[in-house]
Amino acid sequence: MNSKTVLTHVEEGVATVTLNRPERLNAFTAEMSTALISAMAAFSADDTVRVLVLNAAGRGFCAGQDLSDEGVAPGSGAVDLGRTLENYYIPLIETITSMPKPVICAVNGVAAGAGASLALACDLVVAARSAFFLQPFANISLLPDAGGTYFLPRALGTPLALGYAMTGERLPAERAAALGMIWKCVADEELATTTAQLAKQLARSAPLALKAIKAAMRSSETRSLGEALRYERDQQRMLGQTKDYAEGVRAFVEKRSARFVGA
Ligand code: T3D
Repeated sequence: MNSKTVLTHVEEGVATVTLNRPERLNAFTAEMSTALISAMAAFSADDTVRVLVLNAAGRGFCAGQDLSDEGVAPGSGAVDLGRTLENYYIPLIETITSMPKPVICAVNGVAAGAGASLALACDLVVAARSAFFLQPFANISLLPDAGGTYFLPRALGTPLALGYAMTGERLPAERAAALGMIWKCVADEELATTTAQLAKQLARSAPLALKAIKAAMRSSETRSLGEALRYERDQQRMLGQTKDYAEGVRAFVEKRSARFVGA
């Protein structure tokens, strides 16, 4: 994990991954996408890491695909955007959504195009009040990608998803929070501390429960109520036999904080 465009740092079970192309508002190049996927996949597999935080350097979060990158810019050779999606965005989004641990996204500024989709793929999104979400795809005659057509209607409902995708109107962080698209909107100067506190809280929480919650919520739309009830039964049966369940109940009875080990 050695890249100038994606920085990483691990402390007390929290891995922080930072997009680092501030001069281009952290727009995705092939190099940055590869480095990001590689960092995400490595932390996903690392049992010492309980929570991931994705944040960004500079004044923007991510301006989506770098439109001047080779293979994407019209006139720079053969353009096959399907290949870019296949090689970079599909693996990236699936790595985040299938990761067996929470991913927190701190949106410090504009999240546009695939940058907005990247944020929405994360489990908990905290945004600074000055940040905004943007679907600029139609401006360049594209449709939302990197999961945009999946996440937006689910987060906003079809009417608003259509409106933002068709008009490219800015969705300010405060309104995104009010609409339920993101977890929280906080004052700009509180973004780092709010994110760090949330990460610490989740890093102390029960890893197997967080893994099960994420998997269950992310796949819930594929199940009927009857299937959901039975899926919960099976998961709860498994969780109820873990050391962490015994520890959680013991800690409650003894009026102390639980020490979860992920087993
Ligand atoms: O398969 C595929 O590859 C297709 C996948 C597509 C996925 C997508 O994400 S498509 C959508 C791509 N993104 C955009 O269309 C957004 C383009 N950017 C903007 O509309 C604006 O930059 C923003 C609204 C995001 C921010 O505006 P502002 O005024 O705050 O900043 P700016 O001055 O426009 O940008 C600062 C610099 O970043 C500037 O460079 P300069 O002039 O200082 O040298 C600008 O050109 C650069 N930049 C911003 N976005 C991109 C970019 N450079 C390359 N690609 C970008 N997407």
